[in-house]
Amino acid sequence: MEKDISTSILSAWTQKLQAATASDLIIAGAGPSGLICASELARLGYAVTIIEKNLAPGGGMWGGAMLFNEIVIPSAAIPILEAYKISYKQATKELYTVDSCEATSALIYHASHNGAKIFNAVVVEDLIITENKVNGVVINWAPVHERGMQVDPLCLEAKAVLDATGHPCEVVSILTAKNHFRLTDGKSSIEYERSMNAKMGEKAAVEHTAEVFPGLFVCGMAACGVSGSNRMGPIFGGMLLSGMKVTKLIAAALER
Ligand code: 48H
Repeated sequence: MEKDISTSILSAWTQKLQAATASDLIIAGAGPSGLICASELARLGYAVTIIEKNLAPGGGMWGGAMLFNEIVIPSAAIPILEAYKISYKQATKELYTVDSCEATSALIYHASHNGAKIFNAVVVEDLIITENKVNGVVINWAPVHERGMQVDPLCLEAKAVLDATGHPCEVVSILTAKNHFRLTDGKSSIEYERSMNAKMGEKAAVEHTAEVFPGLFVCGMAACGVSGSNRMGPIFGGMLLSGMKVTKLIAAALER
């Protein structure tokens, strides 16, 4: 029995990882923006792999504001909550509150249930770049990476890669800092996010969701970081809408 439990897990997990060596899309980071994109593209039938460095996917949405586990959603993003069957309460004319545990677990569930493969406790530590295009990611176990153990990685190929790593914009950072590539808009380095301005930050997260280098897309808080836009605090409309926008951009790119 014990042997069967172990071999069942090993075989199922190995099949999952083998399939992930050639995905349509690899998403670095399982925060709200990345999870929305994963759910939507997986639902359309694309092969989506998510690499998340923490044990629990969900990113910065679990904690609400200063651990008060409620988040705020503006009216523009209410249709997304309805599509994902997430409950909400009206707080002001324009703003709604949502239990952050319900919202985060729903996003994880939909991504996984729609067919996206999530690898948690795994980190994207580098990119595969060939012929001036991002063609996949280099991964390692997060604890191995954090402890600085000298262990060589595995590589996963993909037609597109999405930086959904939030505040640190880790993947675009690797592209610019390590390879000195210029981004599509001509910038040679990322700007990192600016101080709090909820309205501007919410708008910027969607506006700067883009393909920033051939094969490399950015969404959510990472889009604010790359473009030097404001942070917005515990309001998550921009994250959800950015996930929706990048879904359309990537789907169009995959059909090119
Ligand atoms: C694998 C990685 C790596 C890596 C990081 O921060 P997130 O929740 O991302 P978004 O952009 O979907 O949402 C941002 C939101 O949560 C937030 O922080 C807001 C709205 N802040 C406003 C403010 O003013 O502070 O999730 C990113 C995820 C996390 O789970 C990381 O662990 C993960 O990416 N991650 N995973 N490889 N190299 N780097």
